[in-house]
Amino acid sequence: MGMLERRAFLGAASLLASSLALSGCVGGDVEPTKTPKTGEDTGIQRQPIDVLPEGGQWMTLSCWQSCGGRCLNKGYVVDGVIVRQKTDDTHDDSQDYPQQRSCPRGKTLSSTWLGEDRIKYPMKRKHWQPGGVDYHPELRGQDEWERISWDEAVGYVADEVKRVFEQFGSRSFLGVSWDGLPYASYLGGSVGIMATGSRGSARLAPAHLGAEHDGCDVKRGQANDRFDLMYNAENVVLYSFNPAWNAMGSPMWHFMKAKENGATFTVVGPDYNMTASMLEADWIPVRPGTDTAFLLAVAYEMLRLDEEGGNVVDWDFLHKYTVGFDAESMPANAASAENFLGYVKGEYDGVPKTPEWATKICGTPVEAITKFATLLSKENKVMTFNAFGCMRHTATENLEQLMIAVNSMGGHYGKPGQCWGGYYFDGGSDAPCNLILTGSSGVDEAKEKLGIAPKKMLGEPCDDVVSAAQVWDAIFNKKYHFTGDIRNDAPESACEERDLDVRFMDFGTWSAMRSYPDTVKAVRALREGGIECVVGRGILPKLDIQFCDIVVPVISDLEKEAILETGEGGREIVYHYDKVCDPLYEARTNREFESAILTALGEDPAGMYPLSEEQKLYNIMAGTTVICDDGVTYEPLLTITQEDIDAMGVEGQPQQGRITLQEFKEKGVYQVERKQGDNFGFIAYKDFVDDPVAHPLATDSGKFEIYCQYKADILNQAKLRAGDEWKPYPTYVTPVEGIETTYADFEDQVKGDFPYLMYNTHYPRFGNGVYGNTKSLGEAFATPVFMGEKVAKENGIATGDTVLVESPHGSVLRIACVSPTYMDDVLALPNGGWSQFNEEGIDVMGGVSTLNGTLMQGMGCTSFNSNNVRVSKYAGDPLGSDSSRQVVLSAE
Ligand SMILES: Nc1nc2c(c(=O)[nH]1)N[C@H]1C(S)=C(S)[C@@H](COP(=O)(O)OP(=O)(O)OC[C@H]3O[C@@H](n4cnc5c(=O)[nH]c(N)nc54)[C@H](O)[C@@H]3O)O[C@H]1N2
Ligand SMILES: Nc1nc2c(c(=O)[nH]1)N[C@H]1C(S)=C(S)[C@@H](COP(=O)(O)OP(=O)(O)OC[C@H]3O[C@@H](n4cnc5c(=O)[nH]c(N)nc54)[C@H](O)[C@@H]3O)O[C@H]1N2
Ligand SMILES: [Mo]
Repeated sequence: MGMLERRAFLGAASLLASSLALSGCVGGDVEPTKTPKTGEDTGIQRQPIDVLPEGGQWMTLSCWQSCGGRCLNKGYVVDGVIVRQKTDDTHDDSQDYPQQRSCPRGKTLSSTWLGEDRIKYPMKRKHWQPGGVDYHPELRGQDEWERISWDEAVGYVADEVKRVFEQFGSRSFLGVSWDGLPYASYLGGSVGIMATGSRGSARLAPAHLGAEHDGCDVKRGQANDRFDLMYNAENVVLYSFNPAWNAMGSPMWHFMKAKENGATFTVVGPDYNMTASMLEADWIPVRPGTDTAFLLAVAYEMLRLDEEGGNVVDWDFLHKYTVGFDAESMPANAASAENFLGYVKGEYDGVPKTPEWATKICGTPVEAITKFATLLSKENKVMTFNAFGCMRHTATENLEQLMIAVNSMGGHYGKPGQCWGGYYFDGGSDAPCNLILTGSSGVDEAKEKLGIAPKKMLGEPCDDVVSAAQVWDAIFNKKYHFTGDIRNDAPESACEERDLDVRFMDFGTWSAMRSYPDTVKAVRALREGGIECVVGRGILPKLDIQFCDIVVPVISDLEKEAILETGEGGREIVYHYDKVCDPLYEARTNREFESAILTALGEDPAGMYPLSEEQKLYNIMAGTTVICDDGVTYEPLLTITQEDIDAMGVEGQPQQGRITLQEFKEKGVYQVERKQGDNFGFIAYKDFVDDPVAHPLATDSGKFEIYCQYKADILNQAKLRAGDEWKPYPTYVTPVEGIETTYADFEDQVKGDFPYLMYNTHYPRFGNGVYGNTKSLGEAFATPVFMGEKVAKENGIATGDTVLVESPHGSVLRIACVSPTYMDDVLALPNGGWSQFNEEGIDVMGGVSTLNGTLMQGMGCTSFNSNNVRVSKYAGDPLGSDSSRQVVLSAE
């Protein structure tokens, strides 16, 4: 593919346009303004784009906001202001050694992070008073703000922390954060949250199933290297997978290359998505949340076809590399003689899992199920990639294991052009063996050396952890169902109903009101749940911040120097990010905030932060290694001189590496140059398949566990929903909300009050919640609700109509986009809008979690894609542009 073609498809705007043009959904939600020519009288002084103002320099902008793109984004900065942007021009672009080009969202970094909607100074909610008596929670989200000083803010928080810890203990302290709340655990612990997040039910016991290998994270390392895709793929399955929208940068280009080299594509899911359209894929339609039924029928058909003609099921693979498929291959620890084969044939429940059985649930035509089973035959070379939209559902806890079972039936593991793996984003391939490994920050060692223990514990540590699926309900009802963090380990305490009495809440860095299900319940929990103090650190006025009592302004990533660490990016790249400007307004770092709280409480923050930020950064950079040509050994990446060390003001030894620190900083990137036949490729599970004895999996049996006693035990003891029975092998479990509940009578197929299924699509206008307040993106991209033609027809809806979408849990307004690319009875709502509720309680910004319920089942997987909805033409005023509803919080 030539340069021009690559450019054409890399523009997300053009991606959007290409498949939705037919349905008339193209363009933003406001009239595009005419671009003024230089010299035209617009009142704005513009300079020709190719002339750079004097006195500036190109800097590398941190661009990793919640999308997986990890692209190189450069800003021309004059006096701390980004006046131009460009992307990767550090080397010539080629398929093997691609530039890391950024997308339209990346082009808004300046207005997103350094714009007028920044939180500028600490604020207190006017009617909140400390002490837990006069705090008027009912006014959260609608009160006025008072500007306060940093000292006042820290004082309020420290006093409230102390009061709550002393009066109620650590069980009354709820911390919401990616990485826990350092100060809370330092002071004696807090109630934690267990979120299944991106990967949904695939988070369940991956090591026990065999879904983790080679020290890889869940599913990472199950997919082969991008070179294998480009040059060896024959049949590629895109399973719940849409990199054209969800993986900016190069990943789509590699799929296009595979197509050029003759691969054919099949997409499995509820819509014929953008990726499918670009790759001219075959479509196997499957309703949201029904993949377990679909794949059980696929297994049934593979067995039938094998019995009829042979050569479909790879029995040798099943018996050598898996346990629990049939009576011949039961694991030693099996508590029953039941196995997967018997279940599929209906021997235990009298229901053979035929295509006719499945189609009622998954909506896939019987012939399409047979077609997919034929494709997976051991005779074919098949490479399947899946993302996790199909697993962000309730009752999908058997899906990961079922994918392993079905792919093992075809023997598609450990060979070129064959795999079934996840998460093909993050800069291309996603194997665990990163070609660049960043060093350790040295914080843990320093803590140990320093030996400063907390002087006093304010509370007894607790083992409470609430799943994100139930957190708002738990606060509101003051009780929850304890399961521990069952993602990886069985809890030490019994799973049980527990009381919960949250008095203090710190929103940390997550955006919980948006990214956990049930925003409507979140609002009620914060207003009626008895929380006496809610604290937030805000860059932007996201929903959580709007519901706080005390807000402090924190810096964005553009206001600090940093490096992209291993695990945060792709395997071929490492970035150095510049500090573009000093902290804006009164913004400080999270570290400064937490240190100030500890100091106010009489603790020494050095115990928590033993190293300076500069020293940490230096340690990470100095310890960074890069792979050598042999593909095995690693050598230091950076040459660092004594002058460099002195300039950073850190302790260290000069060292010799591949490039100088100065070059790394100037370019902002180091990328391993790849070419065909290099030693950096990766075939997932190859060592295991080559020699299963020498390289067993981390499971109890050392093999893939199609019968996994651990999985069944852990789900059955969690008992989140009475009546569910979890078997050691994958079975169909009816979801608490899913296709069945769209019917008043499922048996007789009589539709109910909420007759449609809706899922949330990750979408080019957003990177989760990050760009929700960015005006220019709101203008460039419409954020409609997508729906199939049948839904539109049944409700008299046309593209462009303002529609009301209601679920049993909440309602939103959106503009409809009707498209034949969605299955009958299916709607999709883009994920990322910041909820805003009007007087009627309708969310006019279309926040996804407004329609999610508190649904508890299985491991407590969040129910993002399990919405039952109805839709109607809205009788009120048309919705108008989202960008007219930008939020700015101020005390003035
Ligand atoms: N532009 C952009 N890119 C992003 C993000 C973003 O917000 N914006 N977010 C990033 C993050 S954090 C993540 S986790 C990933 C998410 O990446 P994905 O999980 O891939 O994203 P989704 O859009 O949720 O789902 C992808 C496709 O799965 C299909 N699908 C949905 N539900 C089901 C189902 O039940 N069964 C089947 N078989 N198919 C289904 C649909 O065709 C959908 O288009 O994207 C990352 N990239
Ligand atoms: N209903 C529904 N819910 C979903 C999903 C869905 O599809 N539907 N998708 C789920 C998925 S896949 C994911 S990954 C999660 C993502 O959920 P979250 O991780 O909560 O993502 P964001 O909403 O983007 O919120 C991150 C916030 O952190 C802030 N932030 C970023 N960097 C920093 C920093 O350095 N310091 C501080 N203080 N703040 C920072 C940003 O301003 C932003 O407001 O959402 C999940 N929630
Ligand atoms: Mo995610």
